[in-house]
Amino acid sequence: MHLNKNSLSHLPATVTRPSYDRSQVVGSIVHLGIGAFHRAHQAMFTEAVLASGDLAWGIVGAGVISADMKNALVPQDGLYTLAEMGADGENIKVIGSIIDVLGGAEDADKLLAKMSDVSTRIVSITVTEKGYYLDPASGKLQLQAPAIAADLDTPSSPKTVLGLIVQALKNRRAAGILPFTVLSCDNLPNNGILAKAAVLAFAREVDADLATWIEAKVTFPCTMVDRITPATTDADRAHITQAIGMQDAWPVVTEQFVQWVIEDQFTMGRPDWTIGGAIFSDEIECWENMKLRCLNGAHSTLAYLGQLTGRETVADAMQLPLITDILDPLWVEIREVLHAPKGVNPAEYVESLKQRFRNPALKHRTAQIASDGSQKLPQRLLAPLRDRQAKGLTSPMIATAIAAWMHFAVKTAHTADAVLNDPLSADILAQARSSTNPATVVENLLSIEKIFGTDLRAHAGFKAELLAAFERLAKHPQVAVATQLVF
Ligand code: CS2
Repeated sequence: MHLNKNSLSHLPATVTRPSYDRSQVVGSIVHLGIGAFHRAHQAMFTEAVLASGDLAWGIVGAGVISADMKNALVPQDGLYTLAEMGADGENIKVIGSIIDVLGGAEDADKLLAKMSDVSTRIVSITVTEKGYYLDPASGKLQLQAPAIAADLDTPSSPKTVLGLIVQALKNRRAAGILPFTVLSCDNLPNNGILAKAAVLAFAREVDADLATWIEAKVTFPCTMVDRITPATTDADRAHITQAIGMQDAWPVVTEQFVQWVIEDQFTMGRPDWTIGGAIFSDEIECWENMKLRCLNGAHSTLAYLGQLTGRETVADAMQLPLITDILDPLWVEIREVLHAPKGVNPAEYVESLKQRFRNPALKHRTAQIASDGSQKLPQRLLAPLRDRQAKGLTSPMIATAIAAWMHFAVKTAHTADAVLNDPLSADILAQARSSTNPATVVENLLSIEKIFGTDLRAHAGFKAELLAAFERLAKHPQVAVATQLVF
């Protein structure tokens, strides 16, 4: 049996399922980037709204690049299983808030038509850092990126998120329809401000008047999103099949913790996501920085160190004293320059992160988190580093985290068939292979301006700190296997 609207009644009684009439739900949210994270997070908050009886807020999800999710979910009528795993058990829910799914490029026209239609009130996005086509260090739109250049060539048949949003807004303006809200749910500081900057930079290339209109009329609330959601594995699929007694082509396995903090600025209304536990706040920057630096900064550090020590998952990496001895003082460095949101105790927040990272039920692969380092390091680790430098403080542990990324790059560069999953992989690998002298390699990697800007390589104290950390790691017996190959 397969999960779909007809098989819902065959689910075991312990599995929660949509309690509302899905045929009455209006698709007023278009979500771009319908991966595991969205389905563990926003779609679950929206499920709570629908379950409360407000059926005005269904989600039409779209893959931006591929049609894989459409192929998995359309035969299931958009239904999927969400398994929330804790050390002491799991909650299994079937979620119904996604009422239609469109594919990637093949459905681009349909998607544009839906985004241009008055029924669409919010366009939300989770396309990861690189989906915004902004230079990580400078924040400038990458006009030369092939996908952006192609959309700028033919703006009326867009394929990128930026091209789709700008063209849909153009169509709505021409038709006298109110603009939708653009709601970034990506893990970036000031994600709404960045989304706005990217959309405006693209719009300016197409039509300066339109850009002015967007700037005046469209809102881009900032959000802080949090839920650790590893990519779904075959083992997860097998587990879910057993738990629900039927096949689900693409279930989502996540943790029990979830948090969503949103700035309340919507052009055409919004669901009451507080029903699902979301918080509306004016302090998004504090929330976002705390999460990005304490959670994601530590996650990236764990991921690179885990990759260098053969630890496949975050929970495994948390068992290694070499790693926890780095994480604890790293968190101290991060917290010393943190402005936490009112009422939040950063020390308690960090303690809760340790519990979450140790969750044995989640097989969160360090390789997954280690991807796209060029896009992640600036906001996770370089931002607190710069804040410390501005106060004249040294940062040996942040330097160690960056050194771990450098070793990971060097290791990948010197391992046959290894692939560095990163939009800047060509630059990074070239620098990682550029010398066998540690000081030269560190210097060369640090010279990648798109990641590090120009200030860090000009900072003699930091360079010395980074080289010392790099050499210390290279000598450590548990990471030496990777690095002795080269140095
Ligand atoms: C992780 C995040 O893959 C990564 O880079 O750090 O996806 C992390 O799991 C989420 O931000 C948690 O909310």
